[in-house]
Amino acid sequence: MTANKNEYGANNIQALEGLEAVRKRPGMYIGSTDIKGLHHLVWEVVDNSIDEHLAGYCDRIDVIVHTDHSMTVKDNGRGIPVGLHEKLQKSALEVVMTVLHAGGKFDKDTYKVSGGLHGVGVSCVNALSEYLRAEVRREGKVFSQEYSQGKPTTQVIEIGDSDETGTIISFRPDSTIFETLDFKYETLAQRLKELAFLNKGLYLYIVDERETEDDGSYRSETFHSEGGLMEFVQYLDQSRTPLLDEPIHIVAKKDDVEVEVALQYNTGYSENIYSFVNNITTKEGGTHVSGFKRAITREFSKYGNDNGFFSKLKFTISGEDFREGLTAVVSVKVQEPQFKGQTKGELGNSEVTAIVSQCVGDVLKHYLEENPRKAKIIVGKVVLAATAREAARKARESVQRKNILTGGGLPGKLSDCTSKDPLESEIFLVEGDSAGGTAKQGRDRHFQAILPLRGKILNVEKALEHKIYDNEEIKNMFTALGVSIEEKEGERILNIAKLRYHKVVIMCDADVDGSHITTLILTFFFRYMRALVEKGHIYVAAPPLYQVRKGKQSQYCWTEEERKAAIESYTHGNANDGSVKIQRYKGLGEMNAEQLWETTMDPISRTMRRSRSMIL
Ligand code: 0RA
Repeated sequence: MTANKNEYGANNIQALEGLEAVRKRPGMYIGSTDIKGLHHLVWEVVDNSIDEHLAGYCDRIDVIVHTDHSMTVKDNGRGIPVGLHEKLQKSALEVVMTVLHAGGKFDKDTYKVSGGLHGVGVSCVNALSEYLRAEVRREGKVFSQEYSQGKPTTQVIEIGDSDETGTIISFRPDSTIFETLDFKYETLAQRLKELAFLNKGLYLYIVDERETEDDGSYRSETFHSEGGLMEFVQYLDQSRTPLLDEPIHIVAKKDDVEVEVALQYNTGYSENIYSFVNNITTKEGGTHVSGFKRAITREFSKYGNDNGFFSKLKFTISGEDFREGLTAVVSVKVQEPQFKGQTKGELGNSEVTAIVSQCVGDVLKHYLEENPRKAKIIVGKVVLAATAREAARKARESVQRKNILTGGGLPGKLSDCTSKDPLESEIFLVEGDSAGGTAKQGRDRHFQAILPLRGKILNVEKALEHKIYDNEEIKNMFTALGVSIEEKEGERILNIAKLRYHKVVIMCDADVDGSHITTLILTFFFRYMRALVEKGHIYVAAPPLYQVRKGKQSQYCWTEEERKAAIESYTHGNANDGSVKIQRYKGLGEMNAEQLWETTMDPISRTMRRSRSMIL
């Protein structure tokens, strides 16, 4: 922690823009005015308090949710300056609270590493609050000022003496701006917990005055971590079995970039890398994560090669093999972060890659030299991962080779359509042979193909990759669809150039089992044929749930409301005398071919859900 010795006077705060802009276009400043934007207000204030912690002046932050949709954030930092701002001839407190970007963050002399997403300043919170009160303890005194919609309603007044320092901001978000004013305890608590791990030593408290515990006290929690990221990784991996007795912890600083990383290997197969820049999550990673991965690959490969661990392997190890069963948190503090990508969830500063790579590499090198037994455990895991990946590659190739050898031989169970034009062709993946038979009778064979799938298909989330390619149903889906997985520079790419149908329709029973199977198939597509999902080729058929009949008339119904309306249309408000018959379709098997066609397969009358909107 670098304590700032520079005097930070009232004049360092630069004035920039008016607050009307914030009220006019709140989304531009806080992202949105929904529940996310509402919580953004809290993080804006908390970020300022965290900056005080980072500067070495604050070790406690209290977040209090009140019953009237207002909120208090209190810290024991230096307190917002209150002296006269000469240019504006106003108290610095008023300037900080009422002038956009006046938080002091634009002053490079002061050590600030505020985030890029937040960091719009507490003045934004003020502008978007119907009421706000700031109370500052500083220079032996207590000062306060109140505001409404960002405009002062009182002077900065001295209200007492105090030998403490700190800031208390209480605010009630503006109900004319926000869609909801209901702060969510879980959302707040989860982020505060994360902040405790990311800022070791800091105490964070939350009190929710809206909820009381059995003993009458308010719902509350305290978050504090002395171990920082080390404990974060242990927390993230609490349900997994670790391979090392404790995570590897790296704390370093180079060229003004602070780097902190903790990593642990577990007996699982997934890669879990969480990354942060100035305490803000970077969901898409970025240069800091690249630097971390680079160091992992470089140091473990070198160690494995130098010590003969890889000598028996007949194939090359790829980067991902080093990250199987790896859980890591990568946190960097950068002076001027640049966030890239659509969601601004990716760090762009190119200099950070080499910095992180070197900091992590240096520590790993020593760790491996000094802990040969642990090194052996990790490298052994890497060899296993590479071997399994090679087995998966062979299995995958054999599925695809068979395809080529037999001249594109299609699965025996596929009833193909006669059209060879993928644009007009559809394939129905049908649960079970019997429904498959009905679908085959009911279809328009010109453009509709049927592939029956037997029973529950493999849960690809739980199976090892090479087992997936052993699975008959999955092999059939690859060959029938005509897609293949290709490997380029260690990356797997789905080749859909030869996709044989532009509509792939999952058609299962409208019961619990059916929706489970639909989920399993969707999961398979999401993990192994994601491009089909993203391009909108995957659909889920929606067979009707009911048929309501009276005499020769009948209606199909998909929802409760439709069922009620259908009954009503026959009974006209009278009680059902038994002449209105309601059939609940539990399975596709209860429908005949004609019914299946007219309700579910006929492009004119059917309703289908497109996967893209369901998953993404
Ligand atoms: C401007 C300058 C300084 C601190 C702050 C603002 C500040 C803002 C908030 C918002 C919530 N808590 C806060 N704590 C501090 C630097 C003060 C100095 O140099 O003494």
